[in-house]
Formats: sequence, C-alpha cells, structure tokens
Amino acid sequence: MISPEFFVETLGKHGIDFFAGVPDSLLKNICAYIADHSDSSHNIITANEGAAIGLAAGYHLATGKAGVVYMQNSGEGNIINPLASLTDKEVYNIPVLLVIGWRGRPGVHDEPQHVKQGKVTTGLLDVMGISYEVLSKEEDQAASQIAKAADALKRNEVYALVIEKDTFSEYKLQNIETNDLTMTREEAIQAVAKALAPTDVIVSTTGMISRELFEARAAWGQGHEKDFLTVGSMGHASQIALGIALNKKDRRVWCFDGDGATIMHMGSMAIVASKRPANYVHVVFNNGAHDSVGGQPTVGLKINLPAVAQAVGYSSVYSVSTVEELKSRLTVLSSQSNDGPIFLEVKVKKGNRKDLGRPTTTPIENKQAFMNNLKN
Ligand SMILES: Cc1ncc(C[n+]2csc(CCOP(=O)(O)OP(=O)(O)O)c2C)c(N)n1
Repeated sequence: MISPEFFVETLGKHGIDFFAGVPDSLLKNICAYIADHSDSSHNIITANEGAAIGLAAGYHLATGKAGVVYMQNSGEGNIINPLASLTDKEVYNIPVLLVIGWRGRPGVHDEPQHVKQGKVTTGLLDVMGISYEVLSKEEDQAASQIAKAADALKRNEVYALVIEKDTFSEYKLQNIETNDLTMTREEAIQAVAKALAPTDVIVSTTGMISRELFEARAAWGQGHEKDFLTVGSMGHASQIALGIALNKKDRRVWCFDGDGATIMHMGSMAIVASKRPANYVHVVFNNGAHDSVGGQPTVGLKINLPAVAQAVGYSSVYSVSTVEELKSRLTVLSSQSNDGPIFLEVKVKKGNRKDLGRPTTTPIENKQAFMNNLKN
C-alpha cells in the first residue's frame, strides 16, 4: 500500500498542491490526509465533480499550474461536459489530474449501483482521449507513475490515476469538525418513516440514508414496497420524487435527502418549488458531512438550507434538531397533507451503526415492488 503522505508529498515535489473534488470511500484516507495538510484555498470539497473541474480550470487560469480533482468513478458522468467543452485540447486545453476511485472494478465484488460504472470507468476515459494508469500499490512504481502524470500535465493534458480498493494505507482525519447535535440520522429516519400515512411513499437518497431506511423496514417486519431506494445517481432523489408526485397526486411523496446530495444538484430545489407539488415533502437529514463515504465535511451546516428552500418558493420550510422537535413537527405535517411542497431540515449528528447492512433486494426487485404499490 502507499501511504497518503507519500502520495501527497510526491505530487508536491512536482508542484501539484491544489485539490478539489467530491470524496469517495476508496479515497477516504487520501482525502483525510489532504484535508489535514492543505489550507482551505488548496482543498475544496465541491458541490459535484463537474464543479471541481471548473475550479481546477480557474486555478490553472490564475496560476498556470494544474490541480487535482479527486472523485469516485460515479462522478465521471458529472465531469464529461466540462472535460469535453472546457479542458479538452480542442477547446481551452487545460491540464487537470484526475484521481478516480474505482468502485465496481470487474472481478471485485461491489454493490449493484457500482457494477456498470466499474465496467465503463476506463472506457469512458479512453473515449474522452484521457490517458490514465491504475496507480500501483508499490511506492517506487507509484512515484514513476506520478512523474509520468506530471509530464502529461506540463503538456496541458488531462491525465487520470485510477485507484483500486486498498491502494492507500490508513490515515485518520485529525481536524474533525464537531457540533453539539444529539439526534442520530437513524433515529430521525425511523421517526419520519413511522409518521407516514399508509398510502405515502418515500424516495430515499444514495448511501446510508437508504440503508438505514431499508433496515428499519426489515426490523419492523414490513416490506420495502413503499420506498424507492436511490442507491446510485447521487443528487437526483428530489427529481425522482417530483416525477412521482406530479403523476400520483393522490399519494404523498417524501424525499429523504442528504445534505451532500441536496447540495450536489441544489438547482433541483427550484424546480420542485416551481412545479408546486402539494403532495411533496422534502426532508434533508443534514449532518454537514458526506457521512456515507468517510464523513468529509459539506457546507450543509454552514448554510441556511431552509432559507434557500423558502427563497426558491417551497410553500413552508422548517428546521428541527432534536427528536422531540421532529416528532411534534411531524404531528403537524401529518395533518397538512395537501400543503406542499414542504421542506424539512432535520439536523443530525454524524456517524452510523457499525453493523449497518445493505439492501438485500435487488434494484429491479425494489422498482417492481414500488411500482406495484403505486398502482394501488
Ligand atoms: C456522483 C457521485 N459522486 C460521489 C458519490 C459517492 N457518494 C456516495 S454517498 C456520498 C455522500 C452522501 O452524503 P450526504 O448526501 O450528505 O448523506 P450522508 O452520507 O451524510 O447521510 C458520496 C459522496 C456518488 N455515489 N455519486
């Protein structure tokens, strides 16, 4: 394995010391090391991966240097547009070093949402004309690969280092932002799910929110047909919920979102509000972190999400930060089933149960059960 310190210092020897991106579980150790050893102008966690390419491009325009964009391979879709129409040599010819976590690598077992992306990860780079190497787990060889990448950047190329599981050795984040929130995400999810009317449905976001919802249903001996688990497609749960709400006006639709996912495509909030779905409730479990991939910070608790919702036109907005506040708000919301779109921020603490499992039904089974339920 390579130590995160070795990787970052070797990049530094080539003058590469600007980082932007969205964290990934395979890059947890390296993201933590970068966060602890870079000032806030040299490491920026962006709303989405495409935005990180924009930021690295601006950094290059201002400094002449190339920046690093770190990301999970799920973010490749988000970077295609700025790679094709901004950094490409046929457009502005701007160098960027991509560091891409390779979930779903063929031959390595992974969750269903990672399988397809894993298969096309390097093919997408090929089609975009981006040279890449899979980073070696040996430091000497990795150093030569970084030198090769640095040469490509000097020629103004976009270059990628693809990172397999267990490439980086352990590094634990030192500068952890703390807060005094007490409610866990899991208890908040359970409280909201319990308050739903029998015909209500949920669209839940990527990561642990869907996993905790799935396990709650199983623990209560219930089926999963009322929940659409958006296991991939981070940031799009609110639009899936909108598509359902607009076409099933007699069913109340609850979107269970994360702060990272909401911010990833925050413009979608404006579209929810503009369509005025009376049967729509957008619940954001805000822990100020990308908890599902290592707890790296988002700006979720530094911005006023309910004020954003209010400004774009949700009919009512609320924020709660204790279980008691949540339960009393839910009692009121349950009696106002036709007053949406409603926005509810639930401030929760970081962290999860260590033995949290994963959905045991396949995405297709989930979809079929959900669609059957919607027909009733
Ligand atoms: C486009 C894309 N980028 C990155 C990821 C990796 N990823 C999965 S869950 C997650 C964090 C989600 O954070 P948030 O929405 O705040 O929910 P939390 O995990 O904190 O409950 C990330 C970055 C992804 N699945 N898709």
